[in-house]
Amino acid sequence: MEIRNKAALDLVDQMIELCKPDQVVWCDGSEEERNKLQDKAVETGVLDKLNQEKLPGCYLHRTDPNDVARTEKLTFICCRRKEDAGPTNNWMDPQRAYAETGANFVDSFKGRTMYVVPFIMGPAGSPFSKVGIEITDSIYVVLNMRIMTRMGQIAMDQLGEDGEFTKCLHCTGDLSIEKRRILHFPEDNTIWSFASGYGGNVLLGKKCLALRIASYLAKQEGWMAEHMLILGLTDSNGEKTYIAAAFPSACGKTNLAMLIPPESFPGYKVETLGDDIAWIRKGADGRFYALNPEAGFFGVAPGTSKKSNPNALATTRSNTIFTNVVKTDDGDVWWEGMGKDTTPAHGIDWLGKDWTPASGEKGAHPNSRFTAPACQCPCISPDWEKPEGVPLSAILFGGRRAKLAPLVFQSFGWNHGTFLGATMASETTAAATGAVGVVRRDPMAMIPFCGYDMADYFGHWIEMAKDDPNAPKIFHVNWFRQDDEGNFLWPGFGDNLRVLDWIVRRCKGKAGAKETAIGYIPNPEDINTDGLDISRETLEEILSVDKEAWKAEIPGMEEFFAKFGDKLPKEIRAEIDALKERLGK
Ligand code: GTP
Ligand code: SPV
Ligand code: MN
Repeated sequence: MEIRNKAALDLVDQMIELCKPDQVVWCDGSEEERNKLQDKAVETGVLDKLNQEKLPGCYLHRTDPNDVARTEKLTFICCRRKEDAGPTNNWMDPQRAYAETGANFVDSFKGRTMYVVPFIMGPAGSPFSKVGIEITDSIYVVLNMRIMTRMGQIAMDQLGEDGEFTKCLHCTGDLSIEKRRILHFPEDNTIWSFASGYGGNVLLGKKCLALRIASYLAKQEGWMAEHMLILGLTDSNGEKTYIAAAFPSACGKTNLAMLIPPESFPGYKVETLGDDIAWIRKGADGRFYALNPEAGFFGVAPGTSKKSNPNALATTRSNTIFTNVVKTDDGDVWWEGMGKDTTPAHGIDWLGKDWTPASGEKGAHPNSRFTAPACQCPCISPDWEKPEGVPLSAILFGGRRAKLAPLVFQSFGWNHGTFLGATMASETTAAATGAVGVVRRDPMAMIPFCGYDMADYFGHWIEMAKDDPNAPKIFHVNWFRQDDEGNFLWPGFGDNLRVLDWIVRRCKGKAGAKETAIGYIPNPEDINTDGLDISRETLEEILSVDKEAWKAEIPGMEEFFAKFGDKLPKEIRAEIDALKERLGK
């Protein structure tokens, strides 16, 4: 491998000194290297080979039972001044973080191989792209990074002699929760991860670099790093509209990005550009261009079925690493919600134990995942690797709200849209450790991922589109409204196209709406319900605004904003005052 970057060589030397590996391997990203690592992973029990006739190139991995999701409590922003991390982040003094976790890294690679993984977030040569180098003791990490990023020699070539890169260090350690730390040093462009082997904690290009570090860089450099899918929607006239959407973890980004239109929408097509992260910049024409910095999908397995998301299922039939799903007796995979008639009579569950459906236990962990190359997705957009990204017409915010939030509404403008993002709330999911189903404020779906003070982040949003006629229109959606028995009121999935269709027509000034206290809401007849079995009553219910219930939301919003004190942008304060005014005293 050709390595010309002196800083990269120096970093590896320093880390060898600290961690004392038995050997060091620079990963070039070749097919040969992949085969070698896969074989070694199978030999050492890290990966289980699946049925290669049914699932060529597919493997299964099981994490430690105490290491199945992101650990937000153990995730820190380590900047010099506590106030720069803001009230929603865990903060640790960088000196203390380096000293404490540095002590754990001492000799931590003894008896192990140090893999050096250069990677690019974004396509090679794109002005959006950023390079990172992850040093890890885990073959699972190397093989996942190979799917999720542009990895190997290609990244060293992009780096050249003096390019800058994010320094990422990971050690699996003993997986003890006491020592587990996910540390971000934005001022040093550095990430340290210790004692975890779970995706979001260890695939350091993803949430750690592409959101936490990138959001910090984006604020300084005048762009945006967001927890958003990107899709292209072609309508029956052949016109294409690009949309980005921010939903919290396990709230439907992958599903929306790969949506298949209902049969009653002939000529409509959704193409996927990204399912989790969008980097957004203003182009020379003043429009907002979005690019997916990842090269693969690290998607939620449970609930993925032929019915709900056939595109995701098809993407994962080769060259995919499954984590914490069921292995069936013929070497295939299974998870809850894979659909009717798919349940095996017997399998090995995510804990590695014999499992039958009669056991009453879940076979796959609720946060079990697949890592699959984006290029294998049947509906991948031909534009997904465009170095300049794609121009956005709309940005959607949404979450899981059993009550209150209507199916869809449009903001009055950019500042009001930013306010909708800033007041997002959603029920927690299995994507992070902790209670599930509790409503929490999750602005822009970034509460676990913003690398600096969120008050400044809101200010950055406002700043990005000041008086800008080219700014995308902002909408709020909620696929998760429930009746009193807990049944979903909206069919969701493919039928979400009906909402996207209204959004696209709104962007073109061609769809009706009524003005309400919270924004523009479609009248029931503005949503195309051809071929949909939904009662007028239900539709009216999910398109209604309960003023009293919205008034009752205000104290929660105020309480959340109070955390930011004087730093909260005056534009956000003005929006909450305007909302109160519209709702009436
Ligand atoms: P992360 O990868 O954690 O960021 O998640 P994500 O936002 O990509 O979520 P994903 O699309 O994987 O969906 C998570 C869960 O929500 C799955 O179990 C889906 O079946 C479910 N889901 C997605 N879309 C809908 C919908 O429109 N309606 C309902 N009821 N459930 C949905
Ligand atoms: C999420 O939790 O939002 C994910 C999975 O996309 S992870 O990479 O673990 O963050
Ligand atoms: Mn995510």
